Amino acid sequence: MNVPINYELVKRLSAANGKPISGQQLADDLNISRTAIWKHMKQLEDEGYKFESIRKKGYIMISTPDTLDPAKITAALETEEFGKKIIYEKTLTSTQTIAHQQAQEGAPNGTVVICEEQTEGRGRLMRPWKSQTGKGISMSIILRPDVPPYQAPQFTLVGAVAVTCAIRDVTGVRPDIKWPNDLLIKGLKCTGILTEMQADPDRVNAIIMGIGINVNHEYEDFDDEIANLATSLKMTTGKQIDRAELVAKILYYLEKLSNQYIEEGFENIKGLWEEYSCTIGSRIKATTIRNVFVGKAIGITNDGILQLQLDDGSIENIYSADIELQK
Ligand code: BTX
Repeated sequence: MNVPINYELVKRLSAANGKPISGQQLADDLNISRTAIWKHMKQLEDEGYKFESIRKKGYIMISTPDTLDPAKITAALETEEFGKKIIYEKTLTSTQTIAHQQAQEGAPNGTVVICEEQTEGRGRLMRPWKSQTGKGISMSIILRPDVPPYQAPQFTLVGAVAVTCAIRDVTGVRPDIKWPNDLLIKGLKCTGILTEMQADPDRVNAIIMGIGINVNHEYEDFDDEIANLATSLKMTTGKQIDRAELVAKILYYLEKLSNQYIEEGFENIKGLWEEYSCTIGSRIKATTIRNVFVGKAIGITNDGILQLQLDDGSIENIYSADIELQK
């Protein structure tokens, strides 16, 4: 895949860490003229990048825009495959919908669909997922593991562990995982993960993993419906978070952990999931489509199914439910 010149420029100038790189050096490295370099830098300036030009020494990158520009994400990537193709738009209906279309058209493993604003973001059971323009992360990743469909639900748990590790690395705060797909900080939701699949009866064609994160939201950015159940990384840390850096870190962990799951099985992921979970060991209320169960969550199975010990001592396997932690 040909990497656009703008991506290469941002990558080289951010790796230089404040040291100037000459126009000639950049032109030689990228095999284009100095005039072409200058034109690309102008384009980047229009997108919000700031450069300083030091006479006889070259260019320094002073600051980058607060966007999810693929050039910025790419400059921070540490992956083999994930994030090598990024589809980025300011506004999309839902990154899930676009990623489904892309998957059907053959987009490769690790393709990312990402935007600054979703107009029809959705969660499970078609519930709405709300986002604030330019403040959060709304992205869908296409995974193409060679696994049978029954192994697909575990990828939700792989995703939850990957996003937890990435948030911990970038912000220093480690969220708790609430089975199966929420990440909470002090009991408030900062992330939702929605895993969908395209499959033949015996093989998965694509897993579409949608990740929504409240990153730089302030309290006022949440409407009345979710204000008392949502939080953001900025509200927790008091710091503005670089969203592109966080995306790159999520892709790093997602690639690493999904490969680990495929090659070595679920055991290690299960261990990490249980370690980060606030569900296991807690008394919970699980509302399934047909029933309500109350009991102690004692673990997950190798298939990612939640096991609940009811008050009469019997064990109930929970495949899909809404969970409330009980006091
Ligand atoms: P969920 O069904 O577990 O959560 C949806 C519920 O969460 C809503 O009913 C509402 O109560 C609450 N909620 C809505 N928005 C927020 C928010 N910003 N913060 C906290 N709570 C909220 C969770 O589903 C899965 C969400 C996946 C979202 C991603 S974004 C990228 C991709 N594209 C897309 O359309 N969906 C996914």
